[in-house]
Amino acid sequence: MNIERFAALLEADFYAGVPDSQLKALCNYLMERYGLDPAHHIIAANEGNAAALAAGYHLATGKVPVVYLQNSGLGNIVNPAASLLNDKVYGIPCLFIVGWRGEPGVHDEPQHIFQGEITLPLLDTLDIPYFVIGTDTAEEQVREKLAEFHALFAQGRQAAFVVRKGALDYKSKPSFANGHPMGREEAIGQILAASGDDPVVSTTGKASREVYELREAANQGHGRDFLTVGSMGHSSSIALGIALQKPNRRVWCLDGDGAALMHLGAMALIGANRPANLVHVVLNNEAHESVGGLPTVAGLLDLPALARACGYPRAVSVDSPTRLKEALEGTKASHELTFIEVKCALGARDNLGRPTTTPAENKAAFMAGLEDNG
Ligand SMILES: Cc1ncc(C[n+]2csc(CCOP(=O)(O)OP(=O)(O)O)c2C)c(N)n1
Repeated sequence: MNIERFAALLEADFYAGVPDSQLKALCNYLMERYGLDPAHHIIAANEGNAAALAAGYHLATGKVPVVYLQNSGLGNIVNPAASLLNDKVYGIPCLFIVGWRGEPGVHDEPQHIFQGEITLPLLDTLDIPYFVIGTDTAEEQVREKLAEFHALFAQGRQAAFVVRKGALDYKSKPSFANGHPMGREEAIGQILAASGDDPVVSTTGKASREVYELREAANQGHGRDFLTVGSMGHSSSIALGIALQKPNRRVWCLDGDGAALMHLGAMALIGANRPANLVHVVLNNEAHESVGGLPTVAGLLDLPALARACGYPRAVSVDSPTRLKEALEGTKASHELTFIEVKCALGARDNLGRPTTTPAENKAAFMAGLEDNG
């Protein structure tokens, strides 16, 4: 279904969400229609954040907001859906548009399989009626469902459209860019060269795919790396958990800016615990590059200042291979919790592959590697 027709049916004028590759048509349409005009469109830090923003919009206007998300983000909305929006609490209407990764019967990556299975049951549990939109859904069906949904909204309830792969389309594909010269993969290559045999925890999306491929190309095996293929925003906490138990190992976290923002509280915990053996790298391309390149707010932030304010004793920002090399040498020479922001360009190789080992194999190899080295 064409996204402009779909959006016209919704008659909404406020959208908040976290980008999803399966909702690219909607995300691109919103960027072209509203850009980042916060009165109409906010790319939120996480999906729960989007639901709460939507609640604020409703409180201020009495109108029905739209929250868009990949089904991976349903977990992040459970709390505001159950204890803020639900009609046994405040009864705040909201339309969710959910990209359905891992739909049963449709091949997808391991991190999407269980989440795909529980997507509709989770909406049932949250008392959010839904309608699944597929490639064969007619405009009339959406119109009819919306009429039903509006009756629910009038009672302070929520509803969802669950969007199958390829169901929404949009004619245009905006391109996103920033002025930084260094690519993410190039930066990761340098960091892996510097980290040697140290354990590495990498973030959700293409960064972990690049780590995997760089190790493959260098014939290094995959035992040093924990690829956080799902659970976006939690790789730095996983790294903290390891660093605290393995004080004699230097642990590297390769985080994304969207992921770091998604659960920014993790930085406060890291700074407060201050493990001297943790290096927290944020690959800041100022975007959710892995799912289409929509911007994050990280281009507006002073991340090293934020890290210092959280208690990281060392924090630097680099934007070139030479400065990254210097920062890595300085980090290896020191024994202090370190934060490195690496400003990166958008984009990735067209032929970037995906891990061919399973998450269970990754976990076993990683744990064995940690064990061997004490
Ligand atoms: C909770 C949750 N919401 C959304 C997604 C979909 N998703 C996968 S990667 C990604 C973008 C990550 O952005 P960033 O951390 O900046 O890394 P980049 O892709 O730019 O390298 C998103 C939104 C997800 N996996 N999990």
